[in-house]
Amino acid sequence: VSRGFDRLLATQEQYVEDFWRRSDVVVENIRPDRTQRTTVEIQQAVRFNLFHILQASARAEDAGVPAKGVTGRAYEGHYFWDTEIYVLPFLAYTSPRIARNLLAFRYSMLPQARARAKQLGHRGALFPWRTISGEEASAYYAAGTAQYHINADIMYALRKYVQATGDEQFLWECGAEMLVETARLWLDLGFYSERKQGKFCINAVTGPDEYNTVVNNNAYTNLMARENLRYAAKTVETLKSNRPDAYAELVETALELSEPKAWARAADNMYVPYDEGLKIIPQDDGFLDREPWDFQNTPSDRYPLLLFYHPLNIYRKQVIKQADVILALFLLGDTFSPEEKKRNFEFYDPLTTGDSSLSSCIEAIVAAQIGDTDKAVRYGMAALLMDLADVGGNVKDGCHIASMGGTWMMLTYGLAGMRDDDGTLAFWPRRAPEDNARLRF
Ligand code: IFM
Repeated sequence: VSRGFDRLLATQEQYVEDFWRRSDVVVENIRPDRTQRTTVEIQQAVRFNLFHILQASARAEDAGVPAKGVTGRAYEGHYFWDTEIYVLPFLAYTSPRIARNLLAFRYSMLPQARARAKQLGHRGALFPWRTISGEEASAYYAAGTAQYHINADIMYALRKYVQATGDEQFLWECGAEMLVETARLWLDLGFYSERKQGKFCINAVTGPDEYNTVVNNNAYTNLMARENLRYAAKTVETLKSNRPDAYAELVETALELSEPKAWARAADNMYVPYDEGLKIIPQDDGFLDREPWDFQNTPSDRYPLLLFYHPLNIYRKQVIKQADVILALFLLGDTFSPEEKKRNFEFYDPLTTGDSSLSSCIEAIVAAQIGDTDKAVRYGMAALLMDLADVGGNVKDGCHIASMGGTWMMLTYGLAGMRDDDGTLAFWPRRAPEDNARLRF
């Protein structure tokens, strides 16, 4: 028995050592007056976050990464977009086999996603907002199923994975089919609106921000759907010229020859709201018309708002739960100029309550990218300490795995200025929080 234990211990040690060799982020010379924490504390918190992603994902074989990982029962172990948008980038760069497993798991749920689309009267496939086995498990459609962006999020993660690893085999074998079905869904969901100069509009959806639900033309959704449609059209084109065998298979099973052109046309004509006066992207068609939330008279113990106000009181006000346009600024970084990023960030940041733990890591990244170091550090520390310092007051229900993945992104994409737009790795560091602070990853 003891030899068995020794052997297990040795394999485990090797496994974990290997994880740190691939995945560690080392911080040096952090000025404690800025962060109120020593370098040692910050290093410990970084590793705490990464370790929990390891725990949550190491055996993700025919399973996803639950919102709470393996640390708590909140959300009943369900998988959300947290996996693809917040955790998968870290895995794609450090544990690509696991990233592939997660995408393969989504692929295995394609039959249920097709059935769900059909149930809602759509063509293509609609991945569930929250699930265990592929079926939609949301109890409340407005902050659940209406988050159609899940489709585009998964396809965004697919592209990130393929670009980071070069695993085109996976793209041909599984990705292409998911791309076809998700692009079909978008084309079916949207329409060319005469009232919007013939642009392709998508109505009655909920974006990432769950305080503005069932809205028309949520900018995040439209921008991400555009990427999804373009990637689908491009992949099918490439398949046609490079892999005629796989292309023939796709055509045989489902693809109509006219479809990729229709997807590209919808993408090229996608409506993206823009306000000429404020020179910002309105979060959705109605966002700027809503009555401002009375932040001044909202006591600090009335947050998160969703626990104290009826959803209807929240939905009709200009108040944001979590990064929405700001998330698009980060994910689609090369779509926006630095000035656009700054203007939009400065408009949306004060309206964002951060009532979701998925917000601060993203706000930290965009703040770092526009050179607002104070905010980058403030939001970055909130993400880093989300669970160790119980920032949201609910760690008893489990750790926030999305924020943990977001912490890795905050360090790499945010503070270290990493960019991988279109798969090209580059670094545009702005100002480090202090001159001799260092990050190694
Ligand atoms: O997926 C998130 C959602 O964006 C906000 N509420 C919690 C979910 C699970 O973490």
